[in-house]
Amino acid sequence: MTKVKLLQIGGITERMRAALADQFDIDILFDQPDRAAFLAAHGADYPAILTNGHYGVPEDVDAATPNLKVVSSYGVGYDAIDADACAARGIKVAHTPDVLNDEVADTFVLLWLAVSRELIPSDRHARSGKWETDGNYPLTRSVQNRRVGILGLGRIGQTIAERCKAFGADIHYHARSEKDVPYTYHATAADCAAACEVLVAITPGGASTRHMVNAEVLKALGPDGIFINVARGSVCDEQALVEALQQGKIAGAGLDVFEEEPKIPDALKSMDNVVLTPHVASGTHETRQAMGDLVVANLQQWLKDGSVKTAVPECRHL
Ligand code: NAP
Ligand code: 8YV
Repeated sequence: MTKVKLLQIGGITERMRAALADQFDIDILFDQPDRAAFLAAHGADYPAILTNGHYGVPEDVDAATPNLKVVSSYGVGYDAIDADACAARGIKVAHTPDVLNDEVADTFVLLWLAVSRELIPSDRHARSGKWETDGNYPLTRSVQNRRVGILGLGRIGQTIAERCKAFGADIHYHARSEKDVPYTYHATAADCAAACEVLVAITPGGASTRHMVNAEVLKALGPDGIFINVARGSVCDEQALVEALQQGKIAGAGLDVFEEEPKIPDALKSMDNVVLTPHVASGTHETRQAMGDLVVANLQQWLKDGSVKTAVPECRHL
């Protein structure tokens, strides 16, 4: 059987490679010594791309693949792919929704508790010997019975809301539209922040949410407020966040995503009231395996009948 040419952008697991190997002839973009020459010579050979939420489909790849039919992306967020342009070209874009909801919601809880209960400095106090020399670590703020605002009440946002119930939270949210849920809706991010003590961003990235969390929103959150970002770095104005933290306009932050990944501003790294994780919200063996299996399943289904299991909304009509 003739294998179908597949262009791989970013890394994949051995399990994914093994599952695809019988049907696809995989070339790895980042292995090519001269990317431009490679794309010019071979771009037209690829009907299929396997990528991830970080790299998406870069402009040079898009321009060099006139026969592209399917893009299967490892991750639910697809702001690095121009899905409207793909749909206009008849290209099916698939992503990995739902299988990571629990993991990302858990990461929100992890960051929230770590910031509020000062896990990192408290651990440092214990292991440095300061407990013996300086005495007890100061008291911290409870996460019980807080007003929590969720920016983006989609698949993951709703899972976060479920987690928050276990902490007795009063749940608020902002999204494009009001939902039929027993939580308080706010028409703007600033209104949501003003009503809350904890604010979590879990919208998609892209132009419509760029800097949704800005100086005004952080000021509204207030000096006892905690901001958690598990969405995309672009959703928060990082400079405004640094200033808000430096000036005590908010109490702390837990950040899994950044504006210029993998770069993180030194100012954030230096603050004790900030907890940083390197975009690992879905990063467990179990969830990454489920994501990889879905990436593969989308490609296999496309090969079988031209459809994909989990198309992004822009491509569902194709
Ligand atoms: P989803 O089900 O599509 O939910 C997105 C939510 O964001 C919806 O409630 C939507 O509002 C809201 N929204 C979209 N654009 C908005 C705007 N301009 N203003 C206000 N609200 C807006 O997506 P999901 O599966 O929950 O995933 C959300 C995002 O999480 C992903 O796109 C990705 O960027 C991020 N993520 C990050 C990680 C990580 O590793 N840190 C892992 C997974 C996902 P409506 O409901 O009103 O349309
Ligand atoms: C992935 C993510 O780590 O699903 C998403 O949107 O941000 C993460 O789960 C990322 O897409 C892989 O690059």
